[in-house]
Amino acid sequence: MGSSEADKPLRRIAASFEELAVVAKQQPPGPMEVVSFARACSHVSVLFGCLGFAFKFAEMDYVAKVDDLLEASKSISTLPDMVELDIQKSTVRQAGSHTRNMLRVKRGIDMVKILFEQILVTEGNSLRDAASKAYAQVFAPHHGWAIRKAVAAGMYVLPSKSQLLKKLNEDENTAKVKMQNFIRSSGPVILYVEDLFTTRNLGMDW
Ligand code: 1PW
Repeated sequence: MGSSEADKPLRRIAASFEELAVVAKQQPPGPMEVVSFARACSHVSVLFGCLGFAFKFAEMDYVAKVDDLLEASKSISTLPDMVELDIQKSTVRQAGSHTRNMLRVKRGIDMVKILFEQILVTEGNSLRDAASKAYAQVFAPHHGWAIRKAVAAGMYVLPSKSQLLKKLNEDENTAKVKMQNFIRSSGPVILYVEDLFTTRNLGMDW
Protein backbone atom coordinates (compact mmCIF):
# COMPACT_ATOMS: atom_id res chain seq x y z
CA MET A 1 0.00 0.00 0.00
CA GLY A 2 1.70 3.17 1.19
CA SER A 3 -0.89 5.02 -0.84
CA SER A 4 -1.19 8.73 -0.21
CA GLU A 5 -4.76 8.17 0.97
CA ALA A 6 -3.65 5.99 3.88
CA ASP A 7 -0.89 8.40 4.87
CA LYS A 8 -2.97 11.54 4.68
CA PRO A 9 -5.59 11.54 7.42
CA LEU A 10 -6.54 15.17 6.76
CA ARG A 11 -7.48 14.35 3.20
CA ARG A 12 -9.71 11.52 4.36
CA ILE A 13 -11.31 13.71 7.01
CA ALA A 14 -11.98 16.53 4.56
CA ALA A 15 -13.25 14.24 1.81
CA SER A 16 -15.68 12.35 4.06
CA PHE A 17 -17.14 15.56 5.46
CA GLU A 18 -17.54 16.97 1.97
CA GLU A 19 -19.74 13.98 1.17
CA LEU A 20 -21.79 14.46 4.33
CA ALA A 21 -22.17 18.17 3.60
CA VAL A 22 -23.85 17.34 0.29
CA VAL A 23 -26.58 15.47 2.18
CA ALA A 24 -26.77 18.08 4.94
CA LYS A 25 -27.26 20.89 2.43
CA GLN A 26 -30.07 19.24 0.47
CA GLN A 27 -33.39 21.09 0.69
CA PRO A 28 -35.11 19.60 2.53
CA PRO A 29 -32.04 17.98 4.12
CA GLY A 30 -31.75 14.34 3.09
CA PRO A 31 -31.87 11.74 5.85
CA MET A 32 -28.19 11.27 6.66
CA GLU A 33 -27.05 7.67 7.02
CA VAL A 34 -25.77 6.63 10.43
CA VAL A 35 -22.98 4.69 8.76
CA SER A 36 -21.63 7.59 6.70
CA PHE A 37 -21.80 9.98 9.65
CA ALA A 38 -20.06 7.48 11.94
CA ARG A 39 -17.37 6.63 9.37
CA ALA A 40 -16.60 10.28 8.71
CA CYS A 41 -16.36 10.89 12.46
CA SER A 42 -14.12 7.85 12.87
CA HIS A 43 -11.56 9.42 10.53
CA VAL A 44 -11.34 12.35 12.95
CA SER A 45 -10.15 9.99 15.72
CA VAL A 46 -6.71 9.98 14.13
CA LEU A 47 -6.45 13.66 14.87
CA PHE A 48 -7.27 13.20 18.55
CA GLY A 49 -4.65 10.48 18.58
CA CYS A 50 -2.06 12.99 17.38
CA LEU A 51 -2.56 15.26 20.37
CA GLY A 52 -0.38 13.21 22.65
CA PHE A 53 -0.70 11.28 25.82
CA ALA A 54 -2.60 14.00 27.67
CA PHE A 55 -5.54 13.58 25.34
CA LYS A 56 -5.55 9.82 25.36
CA PHE A 57 -8.61 9.89 27.61
CA ALA A 58 -10.44 12.27 25.29
CA GLU A 59 -9.55 10.08 22.33
CA MET A 60 -10.82 6.95 24.09
CA ASP A 61 -14.09 8.62 25.00
CA TYR A 62 -14.58 9.93 21.45
CA VAL A 63 -13.65 6.60 19.84
CA ALA A 64 -16.01 4.65 22.12
CA LYS A 65 -18.90 6.92 21.16
CA VAL A 66 -18.14 6.73 17.45
CA ASP A 67 -17.92 2.94 17.77
CA ASP A 68 -21.36 2.95 19.38
CA LEU A 69 -22.71 4.82 16.35
CA LEU A 70 -21.02 2.38 13.99
CA GLU A 71 -22.65 -0.44 15.91
CA ALA A 72 -26.02 1.34 15.75
CA SER A 73 -25.66 1.66 11.99
CA LYS A 74 -25.97 -2.12 11.66
CA SER A 75 -29.62 -1.95 12.66
CA ILE A 76 -30.63 1.70 12.16
CA SER A 77 -30.24 3.30 8.79
CA THR A 78 -30.58 7.05 9.28
CA LEU A 79 -29.77 9.60 12.00
CA PRO A 80 -33.39 10.85 12.21
CA ASP A 81 -34.56 7.24 12.72
CA MET A 82 -31.95 6.77 15.41
CA VAL A 83 -33.19 9.83 17.30
CA GLU A 84 -36.83 8.80 16.90
CA LEU A 85 -36.07 5.39 18.37
CA ASP A 86 -34.49 6.97 21.44
CA ILE A 87 -37.50 9.27 21.80
CA GLN A 88 -39.85 6.28 21.67
CA LYS A 89 -37.79 4.47 24.29
CA SER A 90 -37.36 7.63 26.40
CA THR A 91 -33.60 7.09 26.28
CA VAL A 92 -32.51 10.31 24.54
CA ARG A 93 -30.55 11.62 27.52
CA GLN A 94 -29.68 8.26 29.03
CA ALA A 95 -25.94 7.64 29.44
CA GLY A 96 -24.68 5.60 26.52
CA SER A 97 -27.70 6.20 24.28
CA HIS A 98 -27.00 6.61 20.58
CA THR A 99 -28.55 10.06 20.53
CA ARG A 100 -26.51 11.20 23.51
CA ASN A 101 -23.34 9.77 21.98
CA MET A 102 -24.13 11.55 18.71
CA LEU A 103 -24.37 14.85 20.60
CA ARG A 104 -20.96 14.26 22.21
CA VAL A 105 -19.41 13.28 18.87
CA LYS A 106 -20.95 16.36 17.25
CA ARG A 107 -19.15 18.45 19.87
CA GLY A 108 -15.89 16.71 18.96
CA ILE A 109 -16.41 17.70 15.32
CA ASP A 110 -17.32 21.23 16.35
CA MET A 111 -14.19 21.46 18.44
CA VAL A 112 -11.98 20.32 15.59
CA LYS A 113 -13.63 22.88 13.29
CA ILE A 114 -12.88 25.69 15.73
CA LEU A 115 -9.40 24.30 16.36
CA PHE A 116 -8.67 24.47 12.62
CA GLU A 117 -10.14 27.97 12.35
CA GLN A 118 -7.92 29.06 15.21
CA ILE A 119 -4.83 27.33 13.84
CA LEU A 120 -5.30 29.20 10.57
CA VAL A 121 -5.38 32.60 12.28
CA THR A 122 -2.75 31.94 14.97
CA GLU A 123 0.86 32.92 14.45
CA GLY A 124 3.65 30.77 15.78
CA ASN A 125 4.18 27.13 16.46
CA SER A 126 2.08 26.54 19.58
CA LEU A 127 -1.32 24.88 19.45
CA ARG A 128 -2.15 25.85 23.01
CA ASP A 129 -4.14 29.02 22.34
CA ALA A 130 -6.02 27.49 19.43
CA ALA A 131 -6.87 24.31 21.35
CA SER A 132 -7.78 26.20 24.54
CA LYS A 133 -10.18 28.44 22.64
CA ALA A 134 -11.78 25.48 20.87
CA TYR A 135 -12.20 23.59 24.14
CA ALA A 136 -13.50 26.64 26.00
CA GLN A 137 -16.11 27.28 23.35
CA VAL A 138 -17.38 23.75 22.82
CA PHE A 139 -16.74 21.43 25.73
CA ALA A 140 -15.89 23.44 28.82
CA PRO A 141 -19.49 24.57 29.47
CA HIS A 142 -20.49 20.89 29.66
CA HIS A 143 -17.60 19.56 31.72
CA GLY A 144 -17.15 19.61 35.46
CA TRP A 145 -14.21 21.09 37.29
CA ALA A 146 -12.05 17.94 37.30
CA ILE A 147 -12.21 17.36 33.55
CA ARG A 148 -11.64 21.05 32.81
CA LYS A 149 -8.53 21.02 35.00
CA ALA A 150 -7.23 17.85 33.35
CA VAL A 151 -7.77 19.33 29.89
CA ALA A 152 -6.09 22.58 30.94
CA ALA A 153 -3.05 20.56 32.08
CA GLY A 154 -3.10 18.66 28.79
CA MET A 155 -2.84 21.93 26.90
CA TYR A 156 0.73 22.27 28.18
CA VAL A 157 1.87 19.03 26.63
CA LEU A 158 0.22 19.33 23.24
CA PRO A 159 2.53 18.75 20.30
CA SER A 160 3.67 21.86 18.45
CA LYS A 161 1.94 22.77 15.21
CA SER A 162 4.91 21.52 13.17
CA GLN A 163 4.95 18.24 15.10
CA LEU A 164 1.22 17.82 14.46
CA LEU A 165 1.60 18.54 10.74
CA LYS A 166 4.45 16.07 10.53
CA LYS A 167 2.34 13.35 12.17
CA LEU A 168 -0.42 14.14 9.71
CA ASN A 169 2.06 13.96 6.85
CA GLU A 170 1.28 17.51 5.71
CA ASP A 171 3.12 20.76 5.31
CA GLU A 172 1.78 24.20 6.15
CA ASN A 173 0.23 24.74 2.71
CA THR A 174 -1.32 21.34 2.09
CA ALA A 175 -2.73 21.30 5.62
CA LYS A 176 -4.20 24.77 5.18
CA VAL A 177 -6.23 23.74 2.14
CA LYS A 178 -7.62 20.66 3.87
CA MET A 179 -8.37 22.48 7.08
CA GLN A 180 -10.27 25.14 5.14
CA ASN A 181 -12.07 22.37 3.37
CA PHE A 182 -13.10 20.73 6.64
CA ILE A 183 -14.17 24.06 8.13
CA ARG A 184 -16.41 24.64 5.12
CA SER A 185 -17.97 21.17 5.00
CA SER A 186 -18.29 20.44 8.73
CA GLY A 187 -20.43 23.57 9.26
CA PRO A 188 -23.54 22.22 7.48
CA VAL A 189 -23.03 18.78 9.04
CA ILE A 190 -22.92 20.25 12.55
CA LEU A 191 -26.06 22.28 11.78
CA TYR A 192 -27.77 19.19 10.44
CA VAL A 193 -27.15 17.27 13.67
CA GLU A 194 -28.18 20.26 15.78
CA ASP A 195 -31.41 20.48 13.78
CA LEU A 196 -32.21 16.89 14.75
CA PHE A 197 -32.32 18.13 18.35
CA THR A 198 -33.90 21.54 17.95
CA THR A 199 -36.74 20.46 15.64
CA ARG A 200 -37.73 17.84 18.23
CA ASN A 201 -37.31 20.15 21.22
CA LEU A 202 -34.73 17.84 22.74
CA GLY A 203 -32.44 20.65 23.87
CA MET A 204 -28.69 20.41 23.49
CA ASP A 205 -27.48 21.91 26.72
CA TRP A 206 -27.01 18.65 28.54
C1 1PW B 1 -8.16 19.12 19.66
C2 1PW B 1 -7.74 20.11 20.72
C3 1PW B 1 -7.43 19.52 22.04
C4 1PW B 1 -8.54 19.63 23.02
C5 1PW B 1 -9.09 18.29 23.35
C6 1PW B 1 -10.28 18.45 24.23
C7 1PW B 1 -10.91 17.15 24.46
C8 1PW B 1 -12.26 17.32 25.01
C9 1PW B 1 -12.93 16.03 25.30
C10 1PW B 1 -12.58 15.53 26.68
C11 1PW B 1 -13.53 14.48 27.05
C12 1PW B 1 -12.87 13.45 27.90
C13 1PW B 1 -13.56 13.24 29.17
C14 1PW B 1 -14.88 12.56 29.02
C15 1PW B 1 -15.98 13.25 29.31
C16 1PW B 1 -17.32 12.60 29.31
O1 1PW B 1 -17.78 12.68 30.63
C17 1PW B 1 -18.25 13.38 28.43
N1 1PW B 1 -17.80 13.23 27.07
C18 1PW B 1 -17.66 14.29 26.27
C19 1PW B 1 -17.14 14.03 24.90
O2 1PW B 1 -17.93 15.42 26.62
C20 1PW B 1 -19.68 12.96 28.57
O3 1PW B 1 -19.81 11.63 28.18
P1 1PW B 1 -21.13 10.78 28.56
O4 1PW B 1 -21.49 11.06 29.99
O5 1PW B 1 -22.24 11.20 27.64
O6 1PW B 1 -20.75 9.34 28.32
